[in-house]
Amino acid sequence: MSKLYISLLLTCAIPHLALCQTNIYMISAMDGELLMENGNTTNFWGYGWQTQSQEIELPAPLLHFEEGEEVIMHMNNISPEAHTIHLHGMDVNQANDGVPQTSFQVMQNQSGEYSFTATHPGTYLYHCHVTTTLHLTMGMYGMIVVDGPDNTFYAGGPGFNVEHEYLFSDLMVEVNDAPALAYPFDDIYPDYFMVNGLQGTMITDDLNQHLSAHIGDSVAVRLGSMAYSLIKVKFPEGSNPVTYMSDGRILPNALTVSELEIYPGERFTTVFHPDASFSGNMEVEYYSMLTKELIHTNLVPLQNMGVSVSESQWSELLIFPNPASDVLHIQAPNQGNFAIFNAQGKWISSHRVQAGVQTLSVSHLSPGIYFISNGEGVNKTFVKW
Ligand SMILES: [Cu+2]
Repeated sequence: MSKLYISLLLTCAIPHLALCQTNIYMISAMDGELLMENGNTTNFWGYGWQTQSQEIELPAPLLHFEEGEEVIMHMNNISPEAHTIHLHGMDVNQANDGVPQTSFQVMQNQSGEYSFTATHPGTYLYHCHVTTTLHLTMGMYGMIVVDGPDNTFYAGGPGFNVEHEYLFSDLMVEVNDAPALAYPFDDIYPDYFMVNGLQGTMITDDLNQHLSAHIGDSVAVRLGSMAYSLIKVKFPEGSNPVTYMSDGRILPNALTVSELEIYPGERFTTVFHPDASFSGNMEVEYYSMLTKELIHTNLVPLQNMGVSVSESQWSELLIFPNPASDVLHIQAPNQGNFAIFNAQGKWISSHRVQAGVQTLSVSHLSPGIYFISNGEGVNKTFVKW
């Protein structure tokens, strides 16, 4: 999904200034045709960019905004029914929240505008809130990312140099084949299970969906669920995941768990620190919300790209003294992120440095050989004694 990133800074060169405003133009429509893994197609409704082709996507386009950006989302509803955009989890006022009873609906063949400021960096969702169960299962949802400054999750927070987004969802083929008026939540029994709109071999065959990273990268992994199922994500071996945020807010204590349960509408923001054992798949399990039975598993393959050998601007990075006993001084030409690995390639810790000399305590490390990687091919070796 990260390859589908589309810059939305259409009218705003300096998004942190209150003067600028970003306008984005979208459509809602009900004429989507979803190709499924078995080669059949079913119907979907959704959102897309306002372009000549007027095509909708499942999931809807991934939206990136910058923290503090003022956004106006224009929605042109070219379908025969009313729709809204509910900005799920975002701090918008009631008038722009997209819940029909408390804000407004965009009627058929009309346009509407949602105005808001992206106040809090994090991972969010958007979806239609008209006859919600039906319009959700029909496919009217997407992910929103509010970026923190300089490739961090939030000011002063963890940084990353690679980013992947995964939106989990499902549908009941019988409903999408012949959508009727409305369903209670517990009348939907999903039987088609998706990661970024794809199931099974469609994911494993699509390199864009693979979780590709070098050893030493800091990989932002943004997870969100629009499924009717309970999702359980099992992180791959050697990924050393640290989960910093949930539902668009910073967790009081970062989680170092190897699996996460994601209920409908929830989001998590995690960093992987791939080490030499980074391999296999990220497993995505779908459980019935009613019986807690495991119904389906999708696999997101890893693309272990090894240790990058290209040189970068960090070639001027200096570390001293070497060998080190208590502290290591790091002289960096610019700010950035790096991680420490042991001789076996096992991730030890990640750090953010500013330009200039800074001191890092290494007294807790066992004697041995370590290397520092910035994820872009700079690997400096040091000895701890
Ligand atoms: Cu709708």
